[in-house]
Amino acid sequence: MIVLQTWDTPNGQKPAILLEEAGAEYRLQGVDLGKGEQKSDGFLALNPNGKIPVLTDGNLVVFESGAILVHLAEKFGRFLAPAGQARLDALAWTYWQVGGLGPMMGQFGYFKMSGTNNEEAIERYLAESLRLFSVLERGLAGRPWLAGDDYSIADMMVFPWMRAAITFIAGTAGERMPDLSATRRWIDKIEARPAVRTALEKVKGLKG
Ligand SMILES: N[C@@H](CCC(=O)N[C@@H](CS)C(=O)NCC(=O)O)C(=O)O
Repeated sequence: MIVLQTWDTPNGQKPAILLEEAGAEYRLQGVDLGKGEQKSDGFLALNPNGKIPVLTDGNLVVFESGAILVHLAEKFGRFLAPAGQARLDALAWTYWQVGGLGPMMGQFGYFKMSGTNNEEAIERYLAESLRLFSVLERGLAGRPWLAGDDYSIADMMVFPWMRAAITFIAGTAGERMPDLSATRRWIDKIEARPAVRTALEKVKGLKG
């Protein structure tokens, strides 16, 4: 039995999207970040990093959303090419998201909401987020999906962050927002997928 421990955040939505796309049988278990449940002893035994998401699959345990999506893609034999350029591109965008887009947007959000008015930090993380948006726009130019012709784990990794970015960062960035026309078309295409809509609804439902 697959159990996904998660919460309604961009990182927490990714594995649910893959599970729904694959038509998998799984159980969702909410980890209330507001109550600090991700720091409980039971949760830390599964993920020493104390962050959602975590997936258990029988007696296997995997944390870090990128590792979870690779595990599920390989288990179901879908959404990650077995070899070649498409596989490398899917993995490269996956690492790009966990190492770049997520942390930069996360730090921007932290300083923007912290009330400390640290203008240098806000500008630093805003500028880097906007640069990464342009990188993504270039990556999507002339190709339907991030890894080429096929929808893959890379799209599932980046989509929840960009969906949030468009509304959250645009307010501060104003006219500095780069052209994101290919990105916006790609977001709309993913958002229209029934499995994605179901996954987002189910994860949202964890908050009650
Ligand atoms: N690189 C990790 C990031 C996970 C992460 O940052 N999770 C956040 C929610 S989006 C979290 O659990 N935050 C609570 C905390 O840091 O205590 C992944 O991709 O799984």
